[in-house]
Amino acid sequence: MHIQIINPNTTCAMTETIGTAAEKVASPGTRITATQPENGPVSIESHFDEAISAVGVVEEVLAGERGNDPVDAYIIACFGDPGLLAARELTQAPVLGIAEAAFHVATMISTRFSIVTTLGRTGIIAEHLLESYGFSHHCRRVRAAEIPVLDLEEHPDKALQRLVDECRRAKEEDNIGAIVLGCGGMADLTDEISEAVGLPVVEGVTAAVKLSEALVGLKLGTSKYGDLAFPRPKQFVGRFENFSHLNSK
Ligand code: 2AL
Repeated sequence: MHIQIINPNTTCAMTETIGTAAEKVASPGTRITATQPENGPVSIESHFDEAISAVGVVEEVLAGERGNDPVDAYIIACFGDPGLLAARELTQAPVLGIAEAAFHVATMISTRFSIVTTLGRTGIIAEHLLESYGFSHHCRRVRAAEIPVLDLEEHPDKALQRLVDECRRAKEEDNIGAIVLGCGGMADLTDEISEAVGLPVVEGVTAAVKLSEALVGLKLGTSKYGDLAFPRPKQFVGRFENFSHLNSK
């Protein structure tokens, strides 16, 4: 089984962190390819960053679909799940967002969870996803450790300490059974944080790898009936000309 994990930001070090964490939980026989867009923001921590990164995500899915190494499942490894439904239109393979995957898993091991994300201003993105996916009443609180995304790579010790502190506050104050980590760059931190805090810690990259393996094992892919059918081929102009007349399989 071949899983392509797309880090929607353009920071190579974070793509590597994500790929390594995914490989650690992957079953024998699962191959992970971690990629990132050629163009786009180095980190995603605003609505603007997210809108731009969604184009990079669909380009990566198209590259996967057109490449010589067939992809069995795609994972979008940013906690805003940028471009998720658009990506699903482009392939018959399952496409999982890490926020969506983490919410599903957290509700299977707890009745209530809190999210601990990076910057407070990105909290609204998680809130919108909780609402649109139908998980709002499972989430007690969206918290922020107030760390810029790239601090996870550049100042890992400080970032980890802030995350542990915020997760401890969540445990004390939120009446929860689990914590969801709110950034793809936290993919390698579940064990350390869970041990330090004493709660199950769910992280979306690792959750999405295991859910992808389950879906592929069940021979379930993205439905091509209805709104997730391949997009109607049409002309695109200007810098998006190469999206014109996309082939549907
Ligand atoms: C993210 C994420 O997962 N990757 C990134 O660049 N920004 N979202 C977040 N809330 O920190």
